Amino acid sequence: MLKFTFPNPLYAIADTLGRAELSFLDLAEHLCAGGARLLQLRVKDLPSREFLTLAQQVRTVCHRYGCLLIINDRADIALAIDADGVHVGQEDLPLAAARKVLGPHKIIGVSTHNPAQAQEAERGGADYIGFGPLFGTTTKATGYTARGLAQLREIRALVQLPIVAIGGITTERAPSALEAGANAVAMISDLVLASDVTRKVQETLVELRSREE
Ligand code: 3NM
Repeated sequence: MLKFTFPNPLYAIADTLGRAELSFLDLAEHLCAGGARLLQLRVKDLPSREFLTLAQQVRTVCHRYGCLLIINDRADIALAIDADGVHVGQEDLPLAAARKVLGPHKIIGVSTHNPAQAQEAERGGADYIGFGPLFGTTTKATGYTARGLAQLREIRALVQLPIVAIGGITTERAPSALEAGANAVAMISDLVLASDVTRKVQETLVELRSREE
């Protein structure tokens, strides 16, 4: 399989964080319209059937924009809707099992929080790793303290895989993650809580592109 690379330096995560006035589908549309070309659908607490239907609808939006769709946690849903891949955490389906479900051609990303996990993901055939929480986050109880830019640099030196940094990343702080060796930055709250999500994505991409090599 060809080596995976992020289509652009923003890894947009579609999670409405309970914003009642914003549907997942509208959020996906706003993220894509702003220029996201990889979107992770992160849904918690939806029955599988509803998750599946939503994922199908989000896939239609993504296809319209030429945006890759990664499903959080659920390899079964990723397979069922023919998404581009799945993202698994350390508590989710293990990488080898996710690969069995999805086969060799789909994208599999793994959340990592330390050098051992990053190396294990690389050895196990992940297509990319997440590394965080970079700056700490209130969005998810990760169980880990803020990793910081110095640890991100360490991870960069250890693995060849594309790295997406995550956790407390804002438009302003995003460039520092790229400078420390991340290939992309994942953002939830700073995008989703913006009053104009599309504009926020555009601004973030401008910031990131001004620092790309
Ligand atoms: N995973 P925000 S941090 C989903 O460290 C997730 O693996 C993390 O949200 C990890 O951009 C995180 O709002 C939440 O901080 C990121």
